[in-house]
Amino acid sequence: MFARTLLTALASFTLLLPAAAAQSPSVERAAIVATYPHDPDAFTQGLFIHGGLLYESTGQIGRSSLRRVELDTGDVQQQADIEPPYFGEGSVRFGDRIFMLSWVSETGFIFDADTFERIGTFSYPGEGWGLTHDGSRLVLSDGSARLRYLDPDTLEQTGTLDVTLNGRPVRRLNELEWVDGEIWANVWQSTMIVRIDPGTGSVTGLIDLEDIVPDNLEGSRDAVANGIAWDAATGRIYVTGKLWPVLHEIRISTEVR
Ligand SMILES: [Ca+2]
Repeated sequence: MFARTLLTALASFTLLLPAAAAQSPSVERAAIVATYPHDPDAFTQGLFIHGGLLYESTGQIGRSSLRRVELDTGDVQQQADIEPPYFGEGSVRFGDRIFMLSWVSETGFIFDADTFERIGTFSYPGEGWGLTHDGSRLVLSDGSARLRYLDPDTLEQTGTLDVTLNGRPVRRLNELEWVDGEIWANVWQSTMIVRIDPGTGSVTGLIDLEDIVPDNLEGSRDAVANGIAWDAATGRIYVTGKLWPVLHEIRISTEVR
């Protein structure tokens, strides 16, 4: 639906402004390299890799949690539950701490990355959706087209990044991942990942996950693609979705547009 809107915007831009077409971002497809089990009850809101292990944060009130997961088996090795009324959202590890957002409670949680002990909270205005970091700052999405930068020590906002595709704002930016110098973001209610240049906020490429959405979940309003994890040590990229029974390692394949 929204994917179509994005594509339509892209296509019409290309038709109307052929001179700029060469600079329009390409749309690529994701091909599956490997498939692993994923808890089909996990309403995935955050995903990242550290030390070869997968970390995931999940949403829904009363079912929200932070988990450390064995990639091959999908087994949850460690879990910290988030109590009502919080609705868990994105998460990221920075140093020896894990930060996790909640949706509308304007509250974030800080965990000891090893013990999963909750060692603090922080507050931020508005909604919390996705979280990643660029090596020195946390990057937060809130469902708008504007990403926020937070200082990982003070949790104060230190800047913003407006994300655009062909000059137009890209709203509904959701789960985030720093991938080799780019910020990747799921776009809520679409199968698209946008690749964002952190220097300009421009979308420089799109990856369509349509081919790898589990068959029985296609068209689901809840079970959307959400979750990108880049293993900097291996260069591997993993994606999953809310309530998906699988997690895929992917590679970016042929350009389709
Ligand atoms: Ca991520």
